Order: sequence, then C-alpha cells, then structure tokens
Amino acid sequence: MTKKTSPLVVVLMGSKSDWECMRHAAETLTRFEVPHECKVLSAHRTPRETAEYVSKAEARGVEVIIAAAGGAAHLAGVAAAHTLLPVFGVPMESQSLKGLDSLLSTVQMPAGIPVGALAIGKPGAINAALLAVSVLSASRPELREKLRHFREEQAKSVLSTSLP
Ligand code: RP5
Repeated sequence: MTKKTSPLVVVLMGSKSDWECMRHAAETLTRFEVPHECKVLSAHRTPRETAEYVSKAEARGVEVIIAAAGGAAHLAGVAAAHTLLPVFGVPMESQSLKGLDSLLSTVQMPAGIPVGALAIGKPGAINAALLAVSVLSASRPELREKLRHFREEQAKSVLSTSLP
C-alpha cells in the first residue's frame, strides 16, 4: 500500500527506536486503507533533510503529517514550521522521564505554529492515525463511513464485555 499509491499521510519518527510504538499508527492507517509513508527523520540529526522532506510533502499530495519523537522532541514542531499541512505530534515514552520530556517538548509550541499533540506512546500513535482519518474523511464520505463503523464496533465491544 505504501509504495504503489501516493501517500495521503506521512508518519515521521525521530529514530528507528520509535517504530515499535509508531507501527500502531501505521497499522491503524492500514486498517482504514489510507495510503501512507513511514520515514525516519530527525529534527536534530538530519535537520536539513527534515526541512526539505516536509516542505515538499504538500506538493506530493500529502494531507496530514504525523511526527513522533522522544526526549527533546522537536520533530513535530520543526515539521509544522515548514508546512501548512496539519501536524499531529506523538510524544515517545523516554527512558529517563517516561515521556514527560517528550510531551512537554511536543505540546508547548509558541502561538502561530500549531502542533496537535497526542498522548504519550501507543495511545497517541493510534489516535494520531484516527485524527488523520477524521481530517481526510471530511471530504471522503466512504472514509467517514468507515470511521463511523469503527466507533460503532468499538462501542459494541465495550458493551459486550463480561467480567468474571
Ligand atoms: C529522538 O530521540 C527519537 O525520536 C527517539 O525517541 C529518541 C532516542 O533516539 P535513539 O537514540 O534511540 O536513536 O530523537
């Protein structure tokens, strides 16, 4: 899916070590059959390449950017600085501060350059993808329907929970 169709969503992450968490964003996008591309780019280790990639994304047909990073997590903010596309930031759980550092680095953007910040780790990864689906579905009724169905199934699953 990611190679043949031009991506509507890109899932950026600061390091390969973020993949174990961010695969949940990719899996969620796959579940909704949203063409996406996953890529490692770092705000600090590859600043020029990050700026170039993000600057060209809209012209490639990308509509949403998801950016995940941990620690001094500047990837989402830097991405947002280089595009008018919506950017959703996912703070990675870090070893030393359990992701609080990533969360604050992602969420505390100065007014004027917005980043939609999600929860730390896997819930944030999944929700970033669901938010991307929600954005895309505003102009794609079939995707809207899939999202509605997803919510209905989720509710059914909760309501049918039996406890010992
Ligand atoms: C960030 O530093 C990455 O997003 C990752 O969460 C963290 C650690 O990176 P590695 O040292 O594991 O490559 O840039």
